[in-house]
Amino acid sequence: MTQAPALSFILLLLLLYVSVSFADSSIYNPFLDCLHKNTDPSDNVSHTVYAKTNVSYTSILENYIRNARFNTSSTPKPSIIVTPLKESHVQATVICGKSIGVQIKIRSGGHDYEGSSYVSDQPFIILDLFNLRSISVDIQNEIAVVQSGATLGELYYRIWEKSKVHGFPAGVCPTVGVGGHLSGGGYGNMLRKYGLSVDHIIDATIVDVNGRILNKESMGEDLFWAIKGGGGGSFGVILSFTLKLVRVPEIVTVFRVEKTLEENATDLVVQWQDVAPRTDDRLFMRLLLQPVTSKVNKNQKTIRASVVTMFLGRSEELVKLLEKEFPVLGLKKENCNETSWMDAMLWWANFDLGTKPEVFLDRALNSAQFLKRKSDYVQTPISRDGLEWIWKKMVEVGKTGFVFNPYGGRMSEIPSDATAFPHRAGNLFKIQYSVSWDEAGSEAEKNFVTQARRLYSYMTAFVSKNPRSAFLNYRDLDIGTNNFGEESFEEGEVYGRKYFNDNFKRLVKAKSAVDPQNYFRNEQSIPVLPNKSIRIRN
Ligand SMILES: Cc1cc2nc3c(=O)[nH]c(=O)nc-3n(C[C@H](O)[C@H](O)[C@H](O)COP(=O)(O)OP(=O)(O)OC[C@H]3O[C@@H](n4cnc5c(N)ncnc54)[C@H](O)[C@@H]3O)c2cc1C
Ligand SMILES: *[C@@H]1O[C@H](CO)[C@@H](O)[C@H](O)[C@H]1NC(C)=O
Ligand SMILES: *[C@@H]1O[C@H](CO)[C@@H](O)[C@H](O)[C@H]1NC(C)=O
Ligand SMILES: *[C@@H]1O[C@H](CO)[C@@H](O)[C@H](O)[C@H]1NC(C)=O
Ligand SMILES: *[C@@H]1O[C@H](CO)[C@@H](O)[C@H](O)[C@H]1NC(C)=O
Ligand SMILES: *[C@@H]1O[C@H](CO)[C@@H](O)[C@H](O)[C@H]1NC(C)=O
Ligand SMILES: CC(=O)N[C@H]1CO[C@H](CO)[C@@H](O)[C@@H]1O
Repeated sequence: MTQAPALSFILLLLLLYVSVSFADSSIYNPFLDCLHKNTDPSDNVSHTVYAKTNVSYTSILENYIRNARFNTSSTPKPSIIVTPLKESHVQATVICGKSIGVQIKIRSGGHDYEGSSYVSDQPFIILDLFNLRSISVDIQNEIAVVQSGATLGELYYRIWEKSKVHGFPAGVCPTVGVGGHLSGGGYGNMLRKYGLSVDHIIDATIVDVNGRILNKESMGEDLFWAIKGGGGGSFGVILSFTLKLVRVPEIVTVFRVEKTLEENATDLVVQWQDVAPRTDDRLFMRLLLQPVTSKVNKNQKTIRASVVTMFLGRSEELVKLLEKEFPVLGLKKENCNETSWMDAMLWWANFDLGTKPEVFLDRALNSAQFLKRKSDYVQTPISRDGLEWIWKKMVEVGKTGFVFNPYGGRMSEIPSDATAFPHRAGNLFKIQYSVSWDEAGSEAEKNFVTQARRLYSYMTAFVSKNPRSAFLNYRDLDIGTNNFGEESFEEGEVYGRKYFNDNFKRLVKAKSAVDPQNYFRNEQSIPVLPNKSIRIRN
């Protein structure tokens, strides 16, 4: 390089640096001024705001990054991170973000698979809710009020402190945040007995685009319906949910049984498809399918099928039931562990039985693997031939595994339009495509993401069609995005129909009523009605 181009290159870098910092301070100063005007002076609201230049900015940002793919130097970073201590801080953040025309990204637990709570391709502010995590449990009335920034582990722990015979039907991973999980549908190992988390939400509070706090009464039926499965991020900032707790027996049973293809795993999967979605509601048998090295021939790959179970009852009854319904499994009493509901939740979260429940209070800050997830719904059983073909494709593709989550039971009884979550009767099971890796870098990322996409394409013939449905909480930008443009309705309809089927229409109605200017938006938010129809409505 000659000196002149080198110099101009340095100047260019400098210019870039100055303009980036300028962009950030041109957001920071007016935003902070506005926050001061909209909060009580004694609040010290500026203490909740982290500028890019603050020494703690990076750790605050990284604490709730849960997918290492979005933790690189080229990942777009927020201009500011706001960490409200009070609900009034959230109100002010919405008012001020809107008034300076900068997008806010709402983060509760940060588990979004595509990083949608902390990444954007436009200048943005993160509204990080980790300080708003109070939980109050009222056992007499079987109710809990939980703020969005709480984790599922904290919720389970606070229930367990007060009662050994109550629980809540939600996810398995204890660090998942209440805000994203519940608004996105939320399911776990009591799905077949109690349905989804959203089926037990009896009230909620949300900050709307005008900075008002609304509850079930004041937000209206459409919006209350929408935030039960339609995702929070399109409508406002959910502050809290009021939940109806469910009863759990004092003793439940868990087991894990594994078989490879050499051990007749195919027979097992054939029978599982028949039994798991139809058996006793108290029984949830998750099926994991993974390519592994064969024990018989070390140069060969096989598929390992693992049945991981929660039964809301005793082992004797379970063994009898499965001897009859699922003989291929060959379940024996020795395979089962009888334990409390809390211990079962710990075991499901990969802790050994007997681990102290306090581990559910550990937020495991700033730790993440590289992940890609996708989802599908299966409505007719996959034939033996189909399965055998799929095993070949899994081995060919490499590392991507499946998690089959059986539906049926309570899920089939709740109408598909009772909440915004539509995937109810008629679905045998949901598939999660799952690949995780530890190697940094774009080459590894490309390899693993491509694998998952290939497997997804191989599965086309076996899964739901028109639309090919997907689960919002397993966010997957491959199924369509909008580009934040004005004319995003048609783009929004593509992923919207997949996530919400026929409920999409009512979601658009709720969105258009509560946020007609589309301030609350992300790559897969609910679009507003095109301008034409808004004019007609006015
Ligand atoms: C390890 C792991 C295990 C998982 N296990 C399960 C499981 O067992 N069952 C299941 O159903 N799902 C599971 N998920 C998926 C999980 O439920 C979703 O990713 C969920 O959205 C995470 O919620 P969050 O608050 O942690 O996420 P965030 O990333 O904080 O938020 C997710 C989305 O919701 C929006 N949002 C968050 N908080 C609010 C709020 N207060 N108001 C409005 N919008 C908000 C965000 O902007 C973002 O768009 C799992 C995910 C991971 C990474
Ligand atoms: C606000 O900040 C001032 C000055 O730093 C301090 O004296 C005061 O105690 C703070 N108030 C609160 C509520 O934190
Ligand atoms: C960083 O920001 C926090 C939150 O506003 C503040 O308390 C802290 O003093 C800031 N640190 C520095 C070095 O400015
Ligand atoms: C697999 O099935 C075959 C045929 O039913 C049977 O003979 C064999 O014992 C089974 N193998 C195992 C490991 O269960
Ligand atoms: C993010 O990357 C930094 C190194 O750049 C690392 O220290 C940190 O642990 C990572 N955090 C997550 C959540 O991946
Ligand atoms: C929709 O309305 C907004 C202003 O309300 C305007 O900026 C935009 O251009 C309109 N878009 C279309 C497609 O008409
Ligand atoms: C039947 C039974 O009790 N199985 C296991 C339950 O869990 C404990 C602790 O992990 C094991 O030691 C038992 O073998």
